[in-house]
Amino acid sequence: MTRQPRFSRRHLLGLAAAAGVAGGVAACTGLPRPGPAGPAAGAPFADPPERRARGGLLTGTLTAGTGVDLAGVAGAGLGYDGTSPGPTLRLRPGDEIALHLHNGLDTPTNLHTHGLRVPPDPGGDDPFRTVAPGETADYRIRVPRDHPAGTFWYHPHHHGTVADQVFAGLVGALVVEGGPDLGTAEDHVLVVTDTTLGDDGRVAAAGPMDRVAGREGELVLVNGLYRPVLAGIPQRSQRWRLVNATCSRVFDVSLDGQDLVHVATDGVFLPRPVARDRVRLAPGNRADVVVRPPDVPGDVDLLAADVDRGGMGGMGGTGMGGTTGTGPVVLATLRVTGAAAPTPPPPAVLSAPVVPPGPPDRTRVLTLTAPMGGGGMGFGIDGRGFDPARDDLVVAPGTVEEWVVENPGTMLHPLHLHTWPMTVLDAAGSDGAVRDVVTVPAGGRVVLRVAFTGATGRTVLHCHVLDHEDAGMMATVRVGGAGTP
Ligand SMILES: [Cu+2]
Repeated sequence: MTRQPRFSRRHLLGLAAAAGVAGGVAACTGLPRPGPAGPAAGAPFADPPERRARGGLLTGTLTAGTGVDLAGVAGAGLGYDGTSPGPTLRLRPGDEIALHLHNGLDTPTNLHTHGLRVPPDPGGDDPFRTVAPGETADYRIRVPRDHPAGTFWYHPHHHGTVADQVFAGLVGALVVEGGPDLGTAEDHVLVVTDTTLGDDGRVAAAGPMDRVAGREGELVLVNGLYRPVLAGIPQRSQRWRLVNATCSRVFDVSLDGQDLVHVATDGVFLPRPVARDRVRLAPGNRADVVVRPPDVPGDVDLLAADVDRGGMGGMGGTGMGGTTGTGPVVLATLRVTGAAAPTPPPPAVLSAPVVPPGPPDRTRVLTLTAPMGGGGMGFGIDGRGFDPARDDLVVAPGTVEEWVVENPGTMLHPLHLHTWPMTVLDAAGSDGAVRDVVTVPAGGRVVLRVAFTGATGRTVLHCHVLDHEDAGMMATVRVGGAGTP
């Protein structure tokens, strides 16, 4: 599996000192600013703090607040409990989240447990809820006993403020523990966010064009750090839980010169480990990979190469960040030192093969609607902008639906459905994985199957380019309740 490096290895010590912060930031309208308000590269990698369920309960207050450090800049952004990302919530299948969400922001918020197969009940994973500034709201979310063990995350989902809050750092990882023993000696969470800091050392506001294209930040961060350095020992493997918590960015993650061993997507184990030279992550997606540091001590960069998301015909530039697919940027550096300490490889079989649910009880065509460059349309689904009071999709509990999702526009859109996982039938690049975010290419379509089992209730599906969601590319889905077929 050892191959020649595709890029030369970097030595970040010199790079950080010589280049300050200017290197490696691509596709931006301005470079990160040096000086007192500038980001600091090369800090030691650190996992986010953790909050762990005790006796089956994960309880206490979770505070969304301002004045949180980002990229080494004091007080630049938003976070939970004073950090960005917030604490990693760790629990096991069957446990219950009983958190009090305190809104210390000056805008409304709420809490979404992305990817958890939990009912969208009021008081639970309810995307329609408003937690006003200053208010504290009780959440109770029970994770089913048969829930997959894997990597999930949480973030605000209050329609209209989601992109601003996530772009400022208001995200956190959520780990459901368990699953096969991967033979790894270390287990790390790598939450990837992006942001842009203004001259005042605070997160920059998005302009109108950023909101159309989907904002991308000048700085791509891992656990709130700009290009952190992660320690490794030769042949001593590590599990990395990668979370794409950016607002808009689609990127291919690679480890300079060696394969990543991909073991899980969106919190679900693949049937077997797959060595890949890159793993693609749209906003909201997660990938769990096993990394085996090489025999030779040195630095190995973890890279993210932007995927071109397309743009608006005839509307020129894309504003903040752009979507031009330049890069790659350095996410982090693995610094390998010491004598080899080999660990065993992951098991050959991780889970049962994925069998799409079916046959479908019902087939629907959904059309992602976006501005088409001069046309009068806004963002929506099936030509309608989001209306929380309207039932868009009404589904009979326990049935299987097949969705043909059409994207006639010029930008790709990553589609996220809450609560119920999707299986992709025919998309190019599909690895047979179950996903909770599926990328629908510009001018293309995907075919999905969804089994509406395990939970009932009313929730949403939406584009996970969060500016598009805030602009109305979201629809309601009601499973069960009055009038259900
Ligand atoms: Cu979109």
